[in-house]
Amino acid sequence: MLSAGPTPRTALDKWDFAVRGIGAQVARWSWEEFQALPRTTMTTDIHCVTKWSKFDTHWEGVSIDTLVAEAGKQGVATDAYVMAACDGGYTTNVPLADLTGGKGMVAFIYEGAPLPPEHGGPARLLVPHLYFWKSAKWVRELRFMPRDQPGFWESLGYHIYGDPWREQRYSGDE
Ligand SMILES: Nc1nc2c(c(=O)[nH]1)N[C@H]1C(S)=C(S)[C@@H](COP(=O)(O)O)O[C@H]1N2
Ligand SMILES: [Mo]
Repeated sequence: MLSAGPTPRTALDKWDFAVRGIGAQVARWSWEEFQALPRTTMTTDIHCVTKWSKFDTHWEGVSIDTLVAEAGKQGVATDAYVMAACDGGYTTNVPLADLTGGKGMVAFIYEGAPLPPEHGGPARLLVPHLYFWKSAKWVRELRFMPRDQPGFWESLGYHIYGDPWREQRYSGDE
């Protein structure tokens, strides 16, 4: 289980990134504006639910801490849960606390090169401490929600949280 559909290819001049707060507030960045945001790097292992792992991967992008702070400057109020929404319609839910404190980023550079389309380029969510289905490829929007709601795989029976150390694969796993 790698991609639930074909690889979307959005031209960079059509690409933007949105953080949608409670109410109707939205912060939005063009590709150029997004590239100008302060960057962060991560070296991390990643874990797929189908039992593969990849060790010591290198990523660069914008941390969710930075996105939340920048959105806050534009008057966007956050909430406890986030739905990440992607080109192609894929969604996945993550508690905000699992994205902040340096735990999550929107990555656009992988191993020193632009993230290839098949791996989520131009940009993907990276939440390496959760199962990799939470690391939404082709991510375009983070939507804040007061309550946790299932995304694409979560509504098809995958675990609502997805901790690989507790092997939370399916909705019944504790
Ligand atoms: N938009 C989108 N993101 C997605 C998926 C998807 O189907 N669509 N699959 C997820 C799953 S199940 C995995 S294991 C990883 C695979 O990432 P990779 O193709 O870079 O290895 O992407 C995740 N992000
Ligand atoms: Mo996966």
